[in-house]
Amino acid sequence: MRRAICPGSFDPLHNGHVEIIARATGLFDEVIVAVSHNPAKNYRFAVEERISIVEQTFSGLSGIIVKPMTGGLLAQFAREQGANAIVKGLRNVADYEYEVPMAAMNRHLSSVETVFLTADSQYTPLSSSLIKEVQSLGGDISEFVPRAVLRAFNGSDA
Ligand code: COD
Repeated sequence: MRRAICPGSFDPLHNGHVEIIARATGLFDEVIVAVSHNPAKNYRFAVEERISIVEQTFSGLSGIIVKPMTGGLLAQFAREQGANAIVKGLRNVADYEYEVPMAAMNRHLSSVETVFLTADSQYTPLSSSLIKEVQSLGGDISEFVPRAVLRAFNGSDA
C-alpha cells in the first residue's frame, strides 16, 4: 500500500489544491489530506469547516482520507500515518525555493520523501490568500473554488 500525505492549511481549498490532490490519487493507493491547524495562526475558516469542505469536495472519489494535523511536525505526522511520501504542488520558482529546504528537512527528520507535482498552468495564479482578498472585496471567485467553499463563504457572510 503506497500512502501519501497532501498537507496544507486549505484556508480555503481552491481548484489548484483540488487538482494536485486528485492527481496524487492516481499515483498512490491512499491519499491523506492533512488539514493543518496551528493554534497560533488566525484562519478564515475553522479546522472543522476546512475538513468538511475537503470531504464534501472529494465525496465521489475513493482513496482519500481527510485528517486534522494539529500543531507538531509534518514529518512526525507523516511517520505516524505510515506515509511513503508527502505530495506538494509547485506553482513557480518562489514555491520551489520555499519548499526544497522543507523537503530536505522532512526527509532528514522522518525519511519520508517529498514528491513535487507541477501546478497546471490554469491554476498557477491561485492562492488561498488571493481568493480571500478577492472575495472580501466583492469579486467573483466561483471559477476558482469548489462549491463547498462558496457555500462556506455565503454561510459565514450571512
Ligand atoms: N496549484 C497547485 N498547488 C498549489 C497551489 C496551486 N495554485 N497553491 C498551493 N498549492 C499546494 C502547495 O504545495 C502547498 O504546499 C499546498 O498546496 C497547500 O497549500 P496551502 O497554502 O493551503 O498550505 P500552507 O502553505 O499554508 O501549508 C503548509 C504546511 C501545513 C504544509 C506547512 O505549514 C507545514 O509543513 N506545517 C507543519 C510544521 C512543520 O513541520 N514545520 C517544519 C517544516 S520542515
